[in-house]
Amino acid sequence: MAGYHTFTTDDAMRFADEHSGLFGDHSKLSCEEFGDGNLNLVFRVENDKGTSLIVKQALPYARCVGESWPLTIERARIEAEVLIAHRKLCQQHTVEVLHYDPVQAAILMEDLKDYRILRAELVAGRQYPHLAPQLATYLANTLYYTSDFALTGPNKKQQVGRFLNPELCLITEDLFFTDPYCNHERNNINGEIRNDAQQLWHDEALQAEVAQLKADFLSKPQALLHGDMHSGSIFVNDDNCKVIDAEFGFYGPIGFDVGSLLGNLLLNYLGHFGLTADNTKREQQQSYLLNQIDMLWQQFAQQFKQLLSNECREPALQNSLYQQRFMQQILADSLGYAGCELIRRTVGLAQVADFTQITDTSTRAHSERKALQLGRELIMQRHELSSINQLLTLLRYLK
Ligand code: SR1
Ligand code: MG
Repeated sequence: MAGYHTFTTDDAMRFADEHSGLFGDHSKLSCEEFGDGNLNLVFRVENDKGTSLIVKQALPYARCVGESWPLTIERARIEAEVLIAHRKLCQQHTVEVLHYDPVQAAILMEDLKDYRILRAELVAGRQYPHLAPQLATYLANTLYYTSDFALTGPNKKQQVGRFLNPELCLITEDLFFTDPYCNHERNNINGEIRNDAQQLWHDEALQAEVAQLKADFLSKPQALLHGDMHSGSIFVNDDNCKVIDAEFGFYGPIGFDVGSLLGNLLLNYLGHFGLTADNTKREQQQSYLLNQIDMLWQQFAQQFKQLLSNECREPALQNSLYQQRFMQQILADSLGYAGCELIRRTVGLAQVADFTQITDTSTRAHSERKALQLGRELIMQRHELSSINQLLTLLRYLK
């Protein structure tokens, strides 16, 4: 931490000016801090001609909790390096990092000001047909080309070492896999679903499956994950979407990234029972979401399989029966992690606007109960669900 200090808006302006040729000598700069995420400071630096860049600085603690939750600023290196690595593999859909400063734990990056945060768009009931195909491409490319299918032995191990991210992984290990299944003080439970939440604390069969998913998260370095693929980590506009915020990145199970995204689309689907009163509008939005969920898995699987058949560099892994089993396992993992995401966003610390914007607590409880029920089914049945269609069928039978 030697030399580190928390940026003021003046520091952020100076940093952006020093490390980009974008502003020119006579630019008048202005700056605002607008971060509303859980962890960092985020500044927008803009000149009088409207050119702008983003400065993101890691704080030495979790912003959403305060200094009582210290956190490594090393996460800024992980974020910069994951984004740079992912952008090499999928330029179109990864935000551009222009500079990274290890002392100030600060990243200078492009400003996606023509884009909006996906979560807010989905909550508002807006539809982007290109979302699933583009995110399927992002996931297939970033996950395939950082896996053992593409990287040979020593290089892959070096990469695994470079992206060890113990402190941020521990947050996920706790918030995703532990807290929701016990009476943890960090949990945040709507009083109306307290009984439903309590059932999670005594459900040994469910806890055994969550233990398996957690064990895999701890010990399956399949590919360089984004690590926090929720709809707040995605920017979207009418033509394109771009992924940001990769500070939770590490080498982990492929299904974790795919499942986190599926889980967030499902949260939005369930949220619309409370967010959208008009039946026709709600049905249209939910049918859009189901279609996107279907397309996301189908197109991800199709692109990943194609890469497996055409570009696998490891001879033993070229076996087609093995590759089929591998894809089936990725689907099961993805469904399991999607289930965990549904549960932890409903009763855990880090909740999402898809539910919190439902102001009436009973209406909200209706969506939340469905999320707990669906989450459980996905986790318990993940090995039996052999296609994404079966997930869609499960949704129809939710109480
Ligand atoms: C204390 S961090 C809480 C959550 O925010 C991040 O975006 C991750 O999803 C994490 O679980
Ligand atoms: Mg984030």
